[in-house]
Amino acid sequence: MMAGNISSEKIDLLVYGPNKPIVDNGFSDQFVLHPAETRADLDRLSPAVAAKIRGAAVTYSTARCDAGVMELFPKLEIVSSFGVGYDHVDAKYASEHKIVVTNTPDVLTEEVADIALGLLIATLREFIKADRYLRSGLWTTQQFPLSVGSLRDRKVGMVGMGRIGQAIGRRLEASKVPVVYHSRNPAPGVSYQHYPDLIEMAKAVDTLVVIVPGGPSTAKMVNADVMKALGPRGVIINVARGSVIDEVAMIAALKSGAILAAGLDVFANEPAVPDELKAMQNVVLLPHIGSASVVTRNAMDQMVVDNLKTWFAGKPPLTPIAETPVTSR
Ligand code: A2R
Repeated sequence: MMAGNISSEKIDLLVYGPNKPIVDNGFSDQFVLHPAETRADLDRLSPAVAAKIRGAAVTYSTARCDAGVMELFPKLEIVSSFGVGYDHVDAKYASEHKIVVTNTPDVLTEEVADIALGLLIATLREFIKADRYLRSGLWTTQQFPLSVGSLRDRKVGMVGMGRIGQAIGRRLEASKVPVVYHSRNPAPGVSYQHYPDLIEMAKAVDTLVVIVPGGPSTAKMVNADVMKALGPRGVIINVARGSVIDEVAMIAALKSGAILAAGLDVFANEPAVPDELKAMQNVVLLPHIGSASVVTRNAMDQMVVDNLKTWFAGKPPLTPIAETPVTSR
């Protein structure tokens, strides 16, 4: 995988996904941008344009960059993808075809960790229900009922202990909440107890905070057996990907009382969310806003731009994914 060299020839870039001002305005006139918000827009690009495209900015995870998309662009060298998760990009195809894929790690770590802790507390202490209670005027006649849940008597099992998992761990530690974790391998430098087996960990805790990547290796790993092991005091917080949880099993567990509550920022088929979940009082539902503040999204958009500019300046990309490592030009 060699970075292209700067020449007087313009570099044609695809901008695939929603319009982003930082991406649209981030390139000099040495580049020509070809926007395509949807898959149908891609098919409308002329073959002459498709043949010239050397780089792609994928501006949101709804723009699925699968093999069928990448093969439209025979000269594609780099896919610069927005977000830390890249389950919407076919990394195997990219690796096999010497296409570098980059993501936007680190700049969103603390933001997503904030949302995880906020969602955990909002779920346990029933913030949304309490807000509705106040607005409806009920407070003037009776006190809001005590919350069954509390952070005070909890032990958290983290599902994933990478960059974001460790940032969540730091917040839980500061809140004096015991933390253990499950991942395939022990995380270097992390002193919390490691469980190689998810069910064993679920038996030992009452709260799961899910922060692993999406994709086939984690699909539905939080299943009915894990929920049964977690037990009736069980609370699940998911700030990872909807695919990681067996959503049908979770709805059944929440309904039957097999677990107590859930706080969810992500869903299996978002933006569609099952009506059954929307009707439940023991869930807090967020529209995938983990990294969605102006400051953090701007930093992520800028990293999408910077990876492309660096590559086409003839240097290694800033943040290649593990499947397409590039260590030199
Ligand atoms: O399994 P390990 O030792 O590679 O640990 C990683 C863990 N992990 C898994 N754990 C159990 N089963 C798996 N199949 C599995 N695959 C990965 O998830 C590691 O502890 C963690 C991922 O950490 P990072 O790569 O540093 O990702 P980061 O920045 O914490 O973001 C995690 C995910 C993103 O991929 C997005 O989907 C979401 O958070 O925003």
